[in-house]
Amino acid sequence: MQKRVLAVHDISCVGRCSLTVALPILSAAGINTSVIPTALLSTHTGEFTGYTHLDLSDQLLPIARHLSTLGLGFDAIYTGYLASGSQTQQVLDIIELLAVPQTHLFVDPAFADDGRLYSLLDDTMPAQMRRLCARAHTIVPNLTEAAFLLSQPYPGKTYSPAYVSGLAKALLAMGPQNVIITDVSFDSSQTGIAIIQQGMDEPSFTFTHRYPGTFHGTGDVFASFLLGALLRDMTLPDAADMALSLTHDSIALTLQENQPLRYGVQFERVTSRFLRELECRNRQESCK
Ligand code: PXL
Repeated sequence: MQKRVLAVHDISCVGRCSLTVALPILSAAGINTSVIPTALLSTHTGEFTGYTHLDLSDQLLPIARHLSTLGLGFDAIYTGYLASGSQTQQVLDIIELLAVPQTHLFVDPAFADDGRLYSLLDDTMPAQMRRLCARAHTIVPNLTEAAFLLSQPYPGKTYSPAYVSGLAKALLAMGPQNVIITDVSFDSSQTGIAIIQQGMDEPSFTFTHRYPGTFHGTGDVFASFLLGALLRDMTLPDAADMALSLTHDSIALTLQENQPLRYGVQFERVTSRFLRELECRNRQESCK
């Protein structure tokens, strides 16, 4: 049966993040993706000024109530950027209305990076997002979000594996089955992820080459490849490794073309590799 996802993120018209990333990546994996947009912006808020912003809070529950009459039975509900802390309660209500027992609740907290909350958000967000993360099966915070969700200060650029392990274990204790912390870097030439699942004592780490710079939307690119691969029945560690490698390649291709980084990364150029790897893994062949 074809898988079905509900993606609850903003639409940023330009700048490759949120729904303009989630939809094409999940579609490439053969997944039928429906949406509930949380806000409509002309661009993301990271490196642009003068953007428009329409908060769609008054639409979320009317849309969800109508969808609940359709009996769709989503395989996953995938949440990302929310317009405000109070939208997290609406997302919890959407989950009540639309989740069925097999629905995988996949939460990308998407509210901060590099030690700072995103421009339009206020400091009510981390505590509110914590409630949504506690309800999730899988959460994918970056290192800043992980610290903020635990009411800890951002550690800056220097921290130890034991510190990240502590964050991962504390997030797991909030309730999710799986925690993947992104943007983990113990030396400036490498970046990677920490993964921990219920039943594990310590997280495992995977790293790749790190390019200097800020790459907008790469959290969304990583999360979308990861969810796509999980819904195609890859294990969490394999899916996360593949998502990390595809995100790395999206950045590398963007840098090779010397493109302005505020427009996001060229994930479109790796979706064919994504599909190829999904298909050869399903046939249990070597993917090289
Ligand atoms: O997930 C990144 C993101 C999504 N949506 C909006 C953003 C950002 C990051 O800045 O501003 C509107």
